Amino acid sequence: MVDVDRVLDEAGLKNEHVREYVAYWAGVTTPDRIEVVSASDDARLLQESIEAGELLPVSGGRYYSRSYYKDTARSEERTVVATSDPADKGVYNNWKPADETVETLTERMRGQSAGKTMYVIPYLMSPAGSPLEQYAAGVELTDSRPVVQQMIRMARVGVDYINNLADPTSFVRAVHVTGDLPNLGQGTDDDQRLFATVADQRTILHFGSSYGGNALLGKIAHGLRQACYDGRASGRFLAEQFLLLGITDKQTGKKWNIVGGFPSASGKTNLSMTLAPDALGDRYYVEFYGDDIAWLWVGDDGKIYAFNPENGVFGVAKDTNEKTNPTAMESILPGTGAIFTNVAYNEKTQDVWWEGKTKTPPEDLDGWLDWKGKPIAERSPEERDEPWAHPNSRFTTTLANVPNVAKDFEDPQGVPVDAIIFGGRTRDREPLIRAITDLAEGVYDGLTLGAEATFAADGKEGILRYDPMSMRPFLAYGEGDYAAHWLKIIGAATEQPIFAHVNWFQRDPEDGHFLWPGYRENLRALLWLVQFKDGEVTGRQTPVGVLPLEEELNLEGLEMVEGDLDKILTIDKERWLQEIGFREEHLAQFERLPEEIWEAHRRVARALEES
Ligand code: GTP
Ligand code: SPV
Ligand code: MN
Repeated sequence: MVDVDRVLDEAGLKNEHVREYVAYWAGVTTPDRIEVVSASDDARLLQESIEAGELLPVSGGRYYSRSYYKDTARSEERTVVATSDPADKGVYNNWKPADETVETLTERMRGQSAGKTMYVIPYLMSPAGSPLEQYAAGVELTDSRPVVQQMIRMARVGVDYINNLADPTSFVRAVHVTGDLPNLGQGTDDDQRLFATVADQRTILHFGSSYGGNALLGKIAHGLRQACYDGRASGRFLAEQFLLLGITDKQTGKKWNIVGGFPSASGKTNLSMTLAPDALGDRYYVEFYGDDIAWLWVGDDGKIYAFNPENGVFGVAKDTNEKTNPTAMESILPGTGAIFTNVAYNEKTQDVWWEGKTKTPPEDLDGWLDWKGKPIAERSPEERDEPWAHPNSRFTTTLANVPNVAKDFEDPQGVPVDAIIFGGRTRDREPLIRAITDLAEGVYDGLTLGAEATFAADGKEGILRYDPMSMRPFLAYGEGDYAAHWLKIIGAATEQPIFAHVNWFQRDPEDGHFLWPGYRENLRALLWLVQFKDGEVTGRQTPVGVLPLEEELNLEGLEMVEGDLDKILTIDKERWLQEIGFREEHLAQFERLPEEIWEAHRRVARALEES
């Protein structure tokens, strides 16, 4: 048995409640050693991991990590939210009773860290000193050293964050146990993995993975799922899967901040790190705040404020290149300490590659291993077309490494929010941008956000996989109550942000090309939105919101295929009427959906019918 008290004393960990929690879980998982870590331990831990072969060196002081081949993404089926109140059950949150969930996981974790080190990671999911700090502190226990290195990049890590809490009991208890990955039956009926947020106990218990959001518990489990619950329980804030960016007009000095909810893999990282298109670069400057999570609340001045609770970016590698996301490329250069997970790795040159990094893969195959570690040169003819990198391979880097990170990204007071946008992946129907000025209609729009399923379900062409506010995998309680909480928080602001729905993904039905060039050009749509909010342009009212007039969009330096712009500024009435039917079924599933939302739905439906 480890002498827990001695280890915690030596680390200067004084919070009695944290000490008790560590001792309890050490008793369950029975590690051989315990180590309390701070961000300053990073270099030593990386060295240890290199020596142990857990990480491989990438040139320029960067790192490569490979996860078990059946452990490469979040598993939504194995993720649950547990509480003691059955009223918290929603359509999407996989609600379970708290007691039996804690019991199951305690049994599953029992003795599973034997032979390993348990790392104690005190962390904060907010800039220090923020008004929401009491919801941001946590202590992750993990038996994986690479998880520590990821946490050090993604969160603020150190003992001081939990020694000096105003309320010493207010921290999230986050336990991560990797388990015996080759023997967990991933994807079978006997799947042993279980990822639970026991929200009313502010306890997170994740067993059976060492990848991403399954294992770095500050990010998704705390920053989104637990915070979603806490935001409503306290009545004080919203925690959303949102990007956060700022746009400055250098001519007038005006600045606007925008948050955006796009479902996973729909372009949050790209948009949040965007630069102005070359032709507009002299006038507009875009600043990066966050690419995946924002917490929102009403400030003393009646405005909505937001900050990014994270300290880093865990971004999709695929298709990240100089053209699509130059700032991301710069944020992972030599000297950044970036970690690459499940991309292709060259063991001779210590280089990394992923699909879309360059147009074609490196020609010289010497030394290249695919994400599973198999030499590319030894691939059989059948294997030749398989991707080198896993499609969900990612890079991890700190916010401070992003070249256009906002100067005030660590301001604990956050920034005022001018606009809330939602965007999915839709190949038809959704125009480039439509602005929504009514709160209930904005919340309704978020609730009916969706992304195209990657394959069209049998005969159900055009049906979206609905993803309310991009929170489907992270909702902690029922959708109706969630909508009510949104109406309450945003409704309490005396200065209302504008809402908008954007779509960069409309395609030509004939040849499939994207009608809008996307990426950096997306700023043009956002500029129209803030100008509309400020009354500088009027747009054109349609049943589903206000669309830009062609001449109102700043298209300087942009070349588009003749006719494409017309199509993405048009409302397809028939498709929209069909969509209204789908939405009705979608919304009808939600208990206690506020009447304001149904009214908004009926208003839009009626306006469409009458148009
Ligand atoms: P998570 O980190 O999983 O929450 O995802 P994300 O929303 O941050 O997704 P990300 O920004 O990594 O985008 C995923 C994919 O969308 C990539 O393949 C991008 O190349 C593609 N993408 C992003 N922006 C655009 C765009 O404007 N147009 C087009 N056509 N594709 C885009
Ligand atoms: C997502 O899947 O939306 C992510 C990555 O941001 S993970 O942290 O693995 O959930
Ligand atoms: Mn995400």
